[in-house]
Amino acid sequence: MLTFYSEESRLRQARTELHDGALVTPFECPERLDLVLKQLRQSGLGDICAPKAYGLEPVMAVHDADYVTFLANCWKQWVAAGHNGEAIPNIWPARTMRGDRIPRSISGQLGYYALAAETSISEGTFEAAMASKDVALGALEHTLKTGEPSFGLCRPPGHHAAFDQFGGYCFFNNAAVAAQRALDAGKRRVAILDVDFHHGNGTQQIFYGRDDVLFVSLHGDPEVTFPYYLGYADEGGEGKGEGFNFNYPLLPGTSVATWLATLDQALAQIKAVDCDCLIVSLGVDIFEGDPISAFTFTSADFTVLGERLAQVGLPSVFLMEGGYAVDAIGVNVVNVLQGFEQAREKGLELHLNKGKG
Ligand code: SP5
Ligand code: ZN
Repeated sequence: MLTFYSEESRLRQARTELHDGALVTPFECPERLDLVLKQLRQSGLGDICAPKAYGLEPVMAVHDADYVTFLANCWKQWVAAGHNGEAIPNIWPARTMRGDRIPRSISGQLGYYALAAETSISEGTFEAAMASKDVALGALEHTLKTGEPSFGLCRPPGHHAAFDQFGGYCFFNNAAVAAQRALDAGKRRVAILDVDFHHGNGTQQIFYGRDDVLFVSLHGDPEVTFPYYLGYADEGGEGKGEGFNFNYPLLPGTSVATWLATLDQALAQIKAVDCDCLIVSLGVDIFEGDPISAFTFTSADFTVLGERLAQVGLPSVFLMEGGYAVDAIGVNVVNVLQGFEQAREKGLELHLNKGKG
């Protein structure tokens, strides 16, 4: 399986995350890349290549143009306004105020375009987000061309980024950008399966009214888990999109057996809807050792996850989302990809033997 990766993902080097009432070194850090790359190289899974630059057009296909302009200029404007720290919102168009104005001040714009406060904008953030969506698009293009699976080692992650909002460490929704590109290249319907610990609120929001992208997510119950305000089981899509959104919220501490049984339901849902491409939002923050999450996967369980995903039998693109237990992140990601490859090869073998017999 080919991996796509960009050195420019390292340009995001934020120093601050608002966590538990303090500014700490961000959980979503460049070292995450090192451990995944190291494990990929040791595994012999396949080559690691740099994507080409796809520009802004595929981004504009799923994001608001003014939002993209805000992200491109935010750091410069924040510095020009004389602020010392990184750009962090501290005021929002909350329910009791006007939501129809985008203020001129960068401080007002930050609140308008942010959905959470943990994620600062820093020098290089926009450039890294550009690289991350290129990684996703490179992986997608390879899978479209060859039918072979691919892995996009995206950083920053994407699934919390909505049409015109950033947060949850995400700026561009890499999975949404890739899904739209797949459709524009001729796919009929794309399934996005999101296994990150957190609900992919951005991906859901972008495709909520559409029937050409099926969004299916297993995640920590938003009653007690970030992002709190989306990801409930009764969100089934709207208009044409009704029946094309499935949420499986699970309580913190949920056993792997229950999680996998729920995955089987999710996979049955994907098989029941006619899709011709699968994008996996691959967060490995479901790991038992994750510092900000609360599911109970061991490293070995990730192999089982990969094996089950192969059963869907669709051209598949894996895109990196969360995963913050840095020491284990490489093993966990590679286990998913190897489990997938091994099960797929076995499936292909069975298929061939059947043909012979
Ligand atoms: C892509 C991704 O995984 N984003 C996650 C963003 C989560 N941000 C807020 C997390 C708040 C965690 N608080 C949990 C405290 C556990 N002791
Ligand atoms: Zn997550």
